Amino acid sequence: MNMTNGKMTSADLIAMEEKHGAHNYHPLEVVLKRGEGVYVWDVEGKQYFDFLSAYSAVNQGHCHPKIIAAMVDQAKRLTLTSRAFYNDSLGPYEQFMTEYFGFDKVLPMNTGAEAVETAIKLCRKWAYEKNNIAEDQAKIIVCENNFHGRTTTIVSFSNDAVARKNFGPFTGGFIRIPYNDLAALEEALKQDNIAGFLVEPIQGEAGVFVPDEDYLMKAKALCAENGTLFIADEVQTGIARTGSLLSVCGDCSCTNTCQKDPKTYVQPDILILGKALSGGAYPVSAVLADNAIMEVIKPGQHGSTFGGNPVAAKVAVAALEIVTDERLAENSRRLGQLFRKEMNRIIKGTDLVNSVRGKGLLNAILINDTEESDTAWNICCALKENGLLAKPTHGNIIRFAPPLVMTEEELMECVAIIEKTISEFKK
Ligand code: IF1
Repeated sequence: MNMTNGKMTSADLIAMEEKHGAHNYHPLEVVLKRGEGVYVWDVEGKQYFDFLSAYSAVNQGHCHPKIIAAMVDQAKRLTLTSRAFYNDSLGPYEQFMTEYFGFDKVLPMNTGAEAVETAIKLCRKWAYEKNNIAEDQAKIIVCENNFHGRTTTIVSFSNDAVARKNFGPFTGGFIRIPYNDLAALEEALKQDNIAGFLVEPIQGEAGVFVPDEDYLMKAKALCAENGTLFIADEVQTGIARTGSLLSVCGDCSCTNTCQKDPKTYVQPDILILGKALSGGAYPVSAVLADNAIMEVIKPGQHGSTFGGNPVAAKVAVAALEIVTDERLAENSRRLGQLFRKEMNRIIKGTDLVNSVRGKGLLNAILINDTEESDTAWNICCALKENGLLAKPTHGNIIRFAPPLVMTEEELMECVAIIEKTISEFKK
């Protein structure tokens, strides 16, 4: 092990993970040691712009002082009671969350996948107990190329062969339709026993696919007409990432707090949150719904050891207060428009990039090469050398998602790095 002045090098640490860790990821070869705001530093001290934000978990910027202070303060006092007992953090957190997002109740969980699983169980139970669907017959409509997590049930309704291979047998009760296709949804809703429609307001992992302007509003209306629950997975698109508090808010005119502008807001029957709900400091997820749905869950029917723990409660309140106080949705919308304008300017001068798409500060560029090529990967390696960290989603698509606290000057520095990298890149 080569130790430079007694410290482990990036190479040492990569070798350590290779030897002792499961190989369930293929990270970019950078070993990070510190993060602050929009910056991260590697073990050798090199500084980078973080243009992935841990897949939209670090919307508030790395190690936001307000979040860290809330976490440390609570961690010194009481970290976990389980739900066997009450504690002095959960009630205030639940009141804060239900008022902040405008729902009657919240069911606190930890990871995004746990929250998606919770939403699936809630939808099914509501269908059997409130919507006269025969037990074990409920079906939930999902979209082609969805990404909702990696549990066995969730990959049961994925069409990603890599995510599914040799993980069967799979959970039944799901129907897959094309994304952004209202006719397909209308047709599927005609089937018997349809309990819910689970959808990402923007398909992140699939490659940042933004649906038609009226897709979500009309999809919700079709669900309402058919007594089917509209379930929005905002784990990646929520918490101001796409230029409004939630992606289902659309291009609202709300400033600061969500006013549920009826002209643009699509109220989910079940809302799923995660990732930036904690600003990336701690696993915090949540499922929100009104009483008519949430009341089907009775004591002992669902939960988790850490769900709604005191540290999670305090961290999430701090993380959401930052979204409001620092007007992150407005910043995301404004800088996203600037970013796409700059990317389109760069695209005009190169044949390496075909297009840019996205909403707010969730964007992606389409590289002019095949899905199977490693061009997107190699561009990300070159971006890394130039001080910006990003990673391809699928094959030839690179996702760009910086923390929402970024300033215009910092964004323009990142644009300059991307422009330099593209202009110098040799396939
Ligand atoms: C990894 C992808 C993104 C999500 C949506 C639920 C979850 C996710 C819309 C589950 C999680 C993460 C998983 C993470 C990488 C990242 C990801 F590349 F995997 F697909 F963002 F696009 N719903 N997405 O995006 O939340 O259980 O992970 O907390 O698995 O490496 P989780």
